[in-house]
Formats: sequence, structure tokens, C-alpha cells
Amino acid sequence: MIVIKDIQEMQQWSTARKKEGKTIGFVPTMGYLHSGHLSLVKAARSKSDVSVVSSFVNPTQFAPNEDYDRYPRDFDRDKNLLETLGNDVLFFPDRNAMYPLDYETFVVTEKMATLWEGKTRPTHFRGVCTVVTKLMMIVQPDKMHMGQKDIQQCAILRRMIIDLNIPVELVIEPIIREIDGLAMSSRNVYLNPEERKAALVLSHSIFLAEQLIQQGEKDAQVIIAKMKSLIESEPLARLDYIALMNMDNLEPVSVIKSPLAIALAVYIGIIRLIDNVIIR
Ligand code: PAJ
Repeated sequence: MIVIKDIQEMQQWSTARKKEGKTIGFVPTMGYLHSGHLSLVKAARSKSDVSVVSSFVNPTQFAPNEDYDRYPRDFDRDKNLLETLGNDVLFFPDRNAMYPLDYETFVVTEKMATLWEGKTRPTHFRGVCTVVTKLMMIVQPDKMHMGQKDIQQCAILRRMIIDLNIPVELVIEPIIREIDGLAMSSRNVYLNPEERKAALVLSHSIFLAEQLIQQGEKDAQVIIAKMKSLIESEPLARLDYIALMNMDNLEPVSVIKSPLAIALAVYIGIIRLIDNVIIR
């Protein structure tokens, strides 16, 4: 595996592979890799000729009150994990190279970025869309692999790719969970043992919703109310939102009709976690 820090060098590497007729699979990450990330790398390796993983903790998607400075980082560990998988390139750009002092261009999806996650994190998707656009221009992938874990991120980037006619196929991969059901996340390291147990309330309420729908429940409000009372039964948990939404435009649905996504965000102590399920 080669590590590339320089933006132009990354572009030249990709251009050279394309000239050889090779397809490029790309996995954007913020590093501190876990099995969820690694499943994306495996998918990229199996579906394209060469794979590129980027590791960049993107400052523009963090609000000033969020965890940019303390976001977990471990370059050597990430590098070893990616080497074991046979990944071809680890792209690890500098913050100042990605965002020089005179930087001023941002990519915004107007409405979708204001819903759900956007209510608590109003500038988040502006940062995500901007950095992912930049990364796609640099890496020039054929396919980009992303996790369903961040379902609103997937929906917004899919919209952006269509709207801006970007010639990249977005491939959405399933959520990887711990054995007890907790969705893997780099932020899980912030949880103390008590909070780690309490965090199961997210997956439990997702599974509850799935079960209610299987049993024939059609009323979104009934499902939301039952999920809410499960979350409220956990003293360390504080609900941010529960969304029963159309997967394409993220609009809320009132009557259950597939395909539909059920997503939620919950604070466990001060740590904000998300989870979701797609009902087909
Ligand atoms: P990050 O949180 O590092 O996640 C990188 C990718 O891994 C995303 O596509 C995310 O959905 C996926 N992922 C995270 N946890 C997962 C899990 N448990 N199972 C499957 N996939 C999982 O998402 C970002 O970084 C950033 O916003 C980024 C797109 C890199 C832009 O900065």
C-alpha cells in the first residue's frame, strides 16, 4: 500500500490507473477505522480493480462546539489495518492543503441538509458535501462506497451526485454492528462502561420499530411513541429525533409504506449516537 499526502500526486496516481483502463473504488473516512469502515474497503476491493481510502478529519463538518479537536485519531493503526486488507492507496491530506487560508467554495444541498441531523447540526452537511466533492475530484473514483449507518449523508450525497452530474456511482453498504447490536462508530470509544450499556437503547428501539411493522402496524405516530417510551426508560438517554422518512427526499411519512427508513439520534450522556433501519 502506498500513502499519498499530496493532492496533485493523488490525482496523478488516479489518472495513471484510468489510462491503464483500471476502475477505482473509493472509501472516504475520517480515520480511526473499525470493522464498519473495513467492510467498505472490502466491498471496494471486490467491486473495482484498485481501492483508495481517504483519511481526513474534515474540519468544515464540525461545528465549533463539536468534537473536532478530540475526534479519535490513530494513523499507524489505520495504516496497518488497511495494509492487511491489501488496500492500494491511503490518501491522507493536510488540513491546510484541503482548506488553504483563502478557501471559499462550498457545496450545499438546500432543503435536505436542514432536516433531522441538520436541525441539531445546521452546517454539518455543507461540510460533508464540500469535502466529498473535493475528494471525488481528487481521487476520480468509478464507485464510492459508503455506509448506511449515516443514512442522511447517503441520501444527500446521492442527491448531490445526481444534481451536479458527477460521474461516480454511490454504493451503499449495510451497517456493521457489535455482537450485542450497537452500530459500530468511531465515537463509541467516548462511552464509559455504563454508557456503553445504555447505548443499546438505540438498536433496541430500531429493532422494536421493525418488529411493529412486521406485525402490521401502519401508523408512524404509534411506532414513534413506542420507540420514544423505550428510549425514555433508559435514564442515561436523551432523545434528539426519531425519523420515519422517505429515503429519497428525507420527508417524514405518516403511513407506513415501503421503502422507508427509520432513523434516530440519541444522546447517551453527552455523546450523540445515531442508528437506522431500512424497511423494504
Ligand atoms: P466516518 O464517520 O469515518 O465514516 C466513513 C464511512 O464509514 C461512512 O460512509 C460511514 O457511513 C461508514 N460507517 C461508519 N460506521 C459504519 C458501520 N457501523 N457500518 C458500516 N459503515 C459504517 O462519514 C464520514 O466519516 C464523513 O462524513 C466523510 C464521508 C468521510 C466526509 O468527511
